[in-house]
Order: sequence, then structure tokens, then C-alpha cells
Amino acid sequence: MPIIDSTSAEARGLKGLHLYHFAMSNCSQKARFCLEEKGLQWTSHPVDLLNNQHMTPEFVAINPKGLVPVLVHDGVVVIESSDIIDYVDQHFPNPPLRPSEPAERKRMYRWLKLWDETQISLKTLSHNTILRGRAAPMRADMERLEKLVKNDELIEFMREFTSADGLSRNRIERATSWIEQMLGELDAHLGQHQWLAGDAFSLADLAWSIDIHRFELIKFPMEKYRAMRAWYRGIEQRPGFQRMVLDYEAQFRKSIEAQKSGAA
Ligand SMILES: N[C@@H](CCC(=O)N[C@@H](CS)C(=O)NCC(=O)O)C(=O)O
Repeated sequence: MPIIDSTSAEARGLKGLHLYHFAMSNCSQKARFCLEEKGLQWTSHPVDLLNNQHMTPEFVAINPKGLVPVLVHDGVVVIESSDIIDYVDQHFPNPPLRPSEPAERKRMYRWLKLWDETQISLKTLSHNTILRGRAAPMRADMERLEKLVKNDELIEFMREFTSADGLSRNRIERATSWIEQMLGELDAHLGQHQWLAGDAFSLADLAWSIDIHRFELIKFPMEKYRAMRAWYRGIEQRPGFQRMVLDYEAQFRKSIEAQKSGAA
């Protein structure tokens, strides 16, 4: 569970629950959805990734990897979205978002691990589609990223993304085939079971529904995964998903439109 020794006195001094997050980031959506499912009060610290607000000395002091989300709970700093939702579920057990039966719990963690392993593929395809516009502002800030952030994977990815040729064909093909494999596994499981682990909605369903939402956004072909789509449609109706994913996205789009018309 990555609880980190943040050097940020500001973060260490925070009381209650605080989330550093970005409206459109799938990892942030996962953390927000979890907090909402628990009915918890939390303080929002928006970090606009499109304007590189995560590349500031203040934010890097909180998370040296330069990534959102970051949860701070009474001064305890937790990074990595799967660890954040696990932390939240352990510290605020009601309603429970994990099965009590050990084999089912193990299955939930397996799905979370697969979710973590899928992040680079999701990021690849997102940057190759809806986030293409990020290349130019990022290119101008590469030196700052390399100086500030302790995250070789992010730096390597951003170097390739901002290069003249963009993300390589090989990287995109690997990402596509990984996601197809994951969707196939999800669909096969959900053809036989109502939920990913145990007999109720759990952290595994919460996490994966967020990625399915992203795959829809980037128009990844998913017609053939019928059981998976039916499961996703059910989760999409949950009030927490509506508020913490869809409403946030709508609000964010509105603010972008407002900025554009203000600049015009
Ligand atoms: N494994 C991390 C990944 C976090 C991550 O990649 N966050 C993205 C947003 S979803 C980010 O902050 N990216 C910064 C960037 O792209 O420069 C987690 O699950 O929290």
C-alpha cells in the first residue's frame, strides 16, 4: 500500500480527507467514485494535467512521481489509485467494497492488478486519440518534467509522445491487443457471474467500469463483449458514477468551452 513519506509540509498538515485529482483522469475517477460510494466528505484539490499543473515543485513535493490521484488522510499521503481505493475501503469499511470470503477477495485483487497492468495501454490509446492535443504544450515543458519528476516511465512515454513521430506503431499495437485480451477476459467472466469478485459490487467492478468508460470515450470497438457491456450499463447508473465521473466530465467540458469562447 504506497503510503509515502511526502516532503510536503502542506500535505502532512492536512486534516480529514483530501484528494488531488483531475476531472478527466481515469485514475482520479476511480478514487472519486470510491469516496462517493462510501458517502465520505472530502476536500477537492484540482490539478489540471492539460496545463501541466502536476509539474510544479509544490505538487512534486506531495508526489515525486508527478501523478494524480493523491489521497491525503489526516496527513497520511497515499498514491496509486488501486492502493487509494483499497486504503479507503479498509479505513472506512461501510458499505464494504470487498468480498469477505478469502478466495473471492483474492480474485478482487487479481482484477485490480490487471487494472494496474492495463494503465499504460489505456494511456497509450488515450494519448493517441483524445489527448493528441497535449503533445505541443507538453513538448515545450519536457525539460521541466525531466528536471522535476522522479518517474522514468512517465518521462520515457512523454519523450516518445512529444517526438516528431509520436507514439510508435508497435506501442499502439501492443496496447490494442492487451486491451482486447482484457476485454475478452472480462466478458468471459461476466458471462458466468454478475460481478467480478464475489456476489456484490466490489473495488474490482468499480475500477474496471472506469476503464470501460474511457474505452467508450476513445471509441474502442466493444460491440462483441455483450456480457461486459450489460454489466457496465448497470454500474453507469449508480449515483456515484453519475456524479463523480459523468458530471465531472460535463463540468470540465463546459469550462473548456467557456475558456475557448473567452479567448475568442
Ligand atoms: N498507477 C498510477 C497511475 C497514475 C497516472 O498515470 N495518473 C495520470 C492520470 S490518469 C497522470 O497523473 N498523468 C500525468 C501525465 O500524464 O503527465 C495510478 O493508478 O494511480
